Amino acid sequence: MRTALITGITGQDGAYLAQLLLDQGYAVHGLLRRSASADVIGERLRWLGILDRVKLVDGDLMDLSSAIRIVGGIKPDEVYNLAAQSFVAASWQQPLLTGAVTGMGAVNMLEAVRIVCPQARFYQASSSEMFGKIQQAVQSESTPFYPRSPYAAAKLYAHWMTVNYRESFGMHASSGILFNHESPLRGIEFVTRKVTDGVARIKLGLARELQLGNLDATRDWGHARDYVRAMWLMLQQDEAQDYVIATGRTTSIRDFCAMAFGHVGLDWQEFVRTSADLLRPAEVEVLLGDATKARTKLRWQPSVTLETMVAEMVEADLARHRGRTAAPVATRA
Ligand code: NDP
Ligand code: GDR
Repeated sequence: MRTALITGITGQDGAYLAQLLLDQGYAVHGLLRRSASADVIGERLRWLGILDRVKLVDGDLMDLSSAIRIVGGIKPDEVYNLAAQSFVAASWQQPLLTGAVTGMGAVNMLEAVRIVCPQARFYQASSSEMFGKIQQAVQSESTPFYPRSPYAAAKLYAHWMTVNYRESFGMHASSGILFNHESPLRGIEFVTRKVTDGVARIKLGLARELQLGNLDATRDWGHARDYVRAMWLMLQQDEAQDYVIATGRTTSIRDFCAMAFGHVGLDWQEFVRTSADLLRPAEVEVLLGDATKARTKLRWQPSVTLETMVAEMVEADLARHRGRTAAPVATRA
C-alpha cells in the first residue's frame, strides 16, 4: 500500500485529494495545525465522508521540527504540500505571515523530505497568481512571472525553491501551476463561493444583497476535483517537471454572477452592489492558462464545465441554507 502525506488536508484541495488517494488505495496522512475549533476543522473531510479514513497528525508548516518528525515517522511515498495562507486579499494585511507559511513553509517541507525521506515524491501547490500582471495573453510554463501580491511573491519563492531542490538534490519535486479551481468546498471568502452562497441566501430570503469588489477581473476557473487529479498525475511521472493546469477559458466576475443568479431565475444586477472596500491594492486583471503540456504529457483534461460547476455550487449552498429559510425571493420570469 502506498502512503501519502498531505499538508493542507482540511482545505478544499486537501479534502478532494485525500478522497482521490483513498480511492486509489493509498494510506492517507494529513498534517493538521492545532486549533481550539478541532470539531469543525475537519468539516470538508466529513462532507466527503472520509474524515475517519484519514490519519491526522499534529504539526504546523512553520515548524520545521514537526515537519521532520512527521515525514520521518510516516516515511511517505508522496508528499503534497497544499498548506498555505491562500487568500490573496489577506496577504496585504498579513504579508509576513503569508511569507512565513506560503513561502518558507514550503521550504520547511522540502527540507524535511530532503533530510529524512529524500526518495519521496514532492508536489508543490504553485499558482497562476505568479503570472500576476500578465506578460503574455495566454500563460504557459514558459511565460515570465510578475507577482502582484505578497501571496504571489511568497508562492514564487516556494516555486523556485521547488525547482531548486529538484535541480540541486535530484529530488522528484514538481510544481503544479494551477489556475483558479472551485467547488462546493471552496472557502467562503473566495469570490465564486461568496457569490453562490449569496445567491442561495438571497433566493431563500436570508439576505437582500451581495457586496463585491472588482467585477471586471477575469479568471480561468476549473473544478477542484479535476485539478487534484492533475496533482496526482504529476507525481506518477518518471521525471519531475512543472505543469500549468487550466481550462483555457476565462470569465469575468460579472459573468459568473450572471450565471449563478441565473441558475435560480434571478437577475444579478438587482442584488449585486460594489464596494470600494473590497478592491485590492493591486489587481490581477486577467488570467487565462494554456495546459497543452499537461494535456499531452499527463493526458489530463478538465471534465467539468463552468456551467455545471456553478450549478453544483449554487445547489450545495441552497441545501446548506434550506434549514433556516425565511420567505423566498420571488423568481423573475
Ligand atoms: P485552502 O485555503 O482551502 O486550504 C489551505 C490549507 O492550508 C488548510 O488546510 C489550512 O488549514 C492549511 N494551513 C494554513 N496555514 C497552515 C499552517 N501554518 N500549517 C499547516 N497548515 C496550514 O486552500 P485550497 O485548498 O484552495 O488550495 C490548496 C493550495 O493550492 C494552497 O497552497 C493554495 O495557495 C494553492 N492554490 C490554490 C488554487 C485554487 O484555486 N484553489 C489555485 C492555485 C494554487 P486550516 O484548515 O487549519 O486553516
Ligand atoms: P484569487 O481568488 O485572488 O484569484 O486567488 P478570489 O476568488 O479571491 O478573487 C478572484 C477575483 O475576484 C475579484 N473579486 C473578489 N474577490 C473576493 N475574494 N471577494 C470579493 O468580494 C470580490 N469581488 C471581486 C478579485 O479582486 C479577484 O480579481 C485564488 C486563491 O485560491 C489563490 O490561493 C490561488 O492561488 C489563486 O486563486 C489561483
